[in-house]
Order: sequence, then C-alpha cells, then structure tokens
Amino acid sequence: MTYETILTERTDDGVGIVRLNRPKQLNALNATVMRELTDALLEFDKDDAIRCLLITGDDRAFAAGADIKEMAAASAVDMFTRDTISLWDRVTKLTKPLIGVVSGWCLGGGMELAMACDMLVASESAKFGQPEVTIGVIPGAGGTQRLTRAVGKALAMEMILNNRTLTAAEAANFGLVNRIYPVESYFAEALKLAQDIAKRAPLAVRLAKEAINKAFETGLSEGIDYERRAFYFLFASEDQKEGMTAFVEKRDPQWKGK
Ligand code: DAK
Repeated sequence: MTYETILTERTDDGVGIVRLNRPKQLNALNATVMRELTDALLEFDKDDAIRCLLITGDDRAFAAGADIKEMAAASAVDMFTRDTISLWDRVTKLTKPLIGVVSGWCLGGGMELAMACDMLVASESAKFGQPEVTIGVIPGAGGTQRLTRAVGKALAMEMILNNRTLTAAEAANFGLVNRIYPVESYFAEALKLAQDIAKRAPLAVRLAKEAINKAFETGLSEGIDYERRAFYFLFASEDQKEGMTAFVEKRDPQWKGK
C-alpha cells in the first residue's frame, strides 16, 4: 500500500510503524493524513504478525495540529459533515498497544492524537500544547477531556485557556509521557520498548490494554469486575497454559496468540 502523507514500515519482530510525512507543514493533520493514518493503523491492527504499533513524526514535529489552512474557510456544516476527526474513535479502539513517539511540536490535534496513544516516548525537545484559543476555537478531538484527566483541572485550564505549553520533562512529571531521551536516540529507544511489548503474550496484552482503558469509562467496582472476568477468560487460552508451563520448566514461552 502506498500513501501520500504517511510512511509505513514493519519490523521482523512484530512492530508496525506509521510515520507522519508532511515535514514542511510540521506534519499538520489534513483530511488525507487523517484517513491514511487511520487506514494504516487499522491494517496493522488486524495483521497477526504485528504485536505493537508506533506512530511518530520527525525530529522537528510530531504534529503541529489540524491543518489550519484546510479548515480556515470551512463552515460549521462543512466541519460537521467532513468530521475527519471522528476517524480517531477507531484509533482509540485499536486492540494492539499504540505508542506515540514525539519530538518537537506536539500541538492541538497533534497533542490530542498523542493523548489517544497508550504510551508516549518523547525526545528532550518535545513541546506539548493546546493552542486552539489562539486561533478562535477550542480543542475538538478530546483535548478538554483527556488532558484534564491526565494533568488535572488547574493545569488543563492554564494550557487550554492560555496556551501554556509543557516541555518534555514537565509532561513526564505530570504523567503524560512515559520516557524521555535525547533527540539522537528517542526513536530507537521507543522501538526497543515496542519490540519488548511485542514479545509478550498477545491475548494477555490485548485484554490488559482493554482493562486499563475501562478505568477511564467505569466506576471502580465495575472496572474490577471487568478485570476479573478478563483474567478468568485467559485460562481458556493456550498461551496461559504455555506461559505457566514455561515458567515451571524454566524456559522461554512460545506464544501462539490463542
Ligand atoms: N496547519 C497548517 N500549516 C501549519 C500548521 C498547522 N497547524 N502548523 C505549521 N504549519 C505550517 C506553516 O504555515 C508553515 O508553512 P509555510 O508558511 O512555510 O508554507 C510551516 O508549517 C512551518 O511553520 P512555521 O513557519 O510557523 O514554523 P515556526 O517554527 O516559526 O513555528 C509553530 C512553529 C508550531 C509554533 C507554528 O507553526 C504554529 O503556531 N503552528 C500552528 C499551531 C496551532 O495553532 N495548532 C493548533 C491547530 S487547531 C476537529 C477536532 C480538532 C481539531 C480540528 C477539527 N473536529 C472535531 C473536526 C484540531 C484543531 C487544531 O489542531
């Protein structure tokens, strides 16, 4: 499959990589990027050989937001009927772990895309922000909700109402980012993390991701009930037998994803 605005790559050990590729526009998310990005991620998600997904941009920008030039003249009805951002609802339902790998600008819709990932690895140069009020709108792809859950009300207010940006170190302190590395090595380190996750039992990883995400949608006892049922369900898998037998026999498990 060839794309116009993204590049895709796969490693032999189960990692699917999607790279935003509009460097001159700081990877601004136009309708084509949104469609191609979603298609590529969904394609990897249903490929049994792929166990973990990475989405990245380049050193200068993960993405500087939705494409302002494309949106500038749109009417409310245009925005409503195009509704390109709702494609992301599908991104948030991917079954495999999705790691966002961020360097440079990560703004507006770019930040919302990053927050839709399961984990974030950043370079020391990453800068996170929701600058929509500076161009007369508000975040529209989950920013007011996901950022507030991630960093709390006070900081979310400051970022969204007054364009306060976060450095990579601040984002890590607030729990938005898992790991920070120098610009020279952040991608290689993110890839190592993805390769490690790709070695884990696939069904267990999938159900663990689902259960963690439930924590954002349910009350505690409902979430714990969901977790317990998923835990019991895994005893119906060949991988649970293999994993526990391998432990007892002191060897590495061979996962089948069954
Ligand atoms: N859109 C289009 N082009 C952009 C862009 C953007 N978001 N950001 C940068 N570019 C382009 C610039 O126009 C410039 O292109 P040329 O003029 O050279 O052709 C090129 O990228 C390089 O940018 P600069 O020359 O500005 O580079 P600087 O280093 O000086 O500044 C910057 C970097 C990131 C501070 C600056 O580019 C900037 O402020 N960019 C805009 C950031 C921003 O406001 N982002 C938020 C966009 S609003 C929706 C839900 C959500 C959304 C949309 C719809 N629905 C539910 C439907 C999301 C909205 C947003 O994200």
